[in-house]
Amino acid sequence: MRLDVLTIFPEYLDPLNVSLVGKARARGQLQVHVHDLREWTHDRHNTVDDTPYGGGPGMVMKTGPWGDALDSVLADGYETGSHGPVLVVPTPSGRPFTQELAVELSERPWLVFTPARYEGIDRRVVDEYATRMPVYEVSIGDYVLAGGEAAVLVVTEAVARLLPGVLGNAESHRDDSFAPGAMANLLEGPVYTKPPRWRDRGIPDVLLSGHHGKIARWRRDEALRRTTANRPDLIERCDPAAFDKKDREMLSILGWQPGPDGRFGRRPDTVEE
Ligand code: 6GU
Repeated sequence: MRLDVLTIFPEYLDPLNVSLVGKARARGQLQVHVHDLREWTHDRHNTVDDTPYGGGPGMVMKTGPWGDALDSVLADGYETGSHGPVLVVPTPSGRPFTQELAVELSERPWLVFTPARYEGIDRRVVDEYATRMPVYEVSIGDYVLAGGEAAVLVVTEAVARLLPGVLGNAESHRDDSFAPGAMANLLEGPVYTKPPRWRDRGIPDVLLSGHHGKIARWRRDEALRRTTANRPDLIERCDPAAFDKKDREMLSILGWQPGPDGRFGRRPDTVEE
């Protein structure tokens, strides 16, 4: 997979040399090109922004540098044999970045990221490139960052670990929270390793029992416990057919019950005022 990042803060992307993504690069599984947007400015001050039409606070990133930079990066990619680029535009007004979207992006050969600063990029840039390639405007959560660079790091790491051969063990994604399958939409529960006692704290006996069925059940109960506590919205959204008899017993203990449509909700007496 090829990744291009266009930014006015190329150093912000230095972490792409570290850990999983850095190793994937070193192994040649990922080609990363970080470009300084200011290389495509034409004035003495390397201006990339200007005041917004219609007024209002802040500045807007100008069309010129982005258009020239994208043309140049796309031409370079095509010349060196890349194909099928998609444009990934980080913005708090984008669609939520999810595991499902990470999987979709991991199946593309070439991602081009355009993290912006200030109030964002002149809309005509996205509209123009959307006529040439798929464009994904993505947000990494309901909060506002000063720029899209941190979001590029987030998306890149989520995508890179899905590439064939990047994670040592293909099984490692199987139980990921948000991975498709039986545990879809449940958060993962707690995990433990040696030593068996630490500061007078032991580990749950079941994990030492060697009884795979009981361990799987315990893990699922803990997943239900965490998900009801931290992400009740995920339980409410779940197809109730995904819950077996034991799940229903656990949900009941946790104060959840099926409503008229079968979907689970918090029992009224357990809802805090
Ligand atoms: Cl992708 N960019 C910025 N600036 N803020 C964000 C974001 C992206 N996602 C959430 N907040």
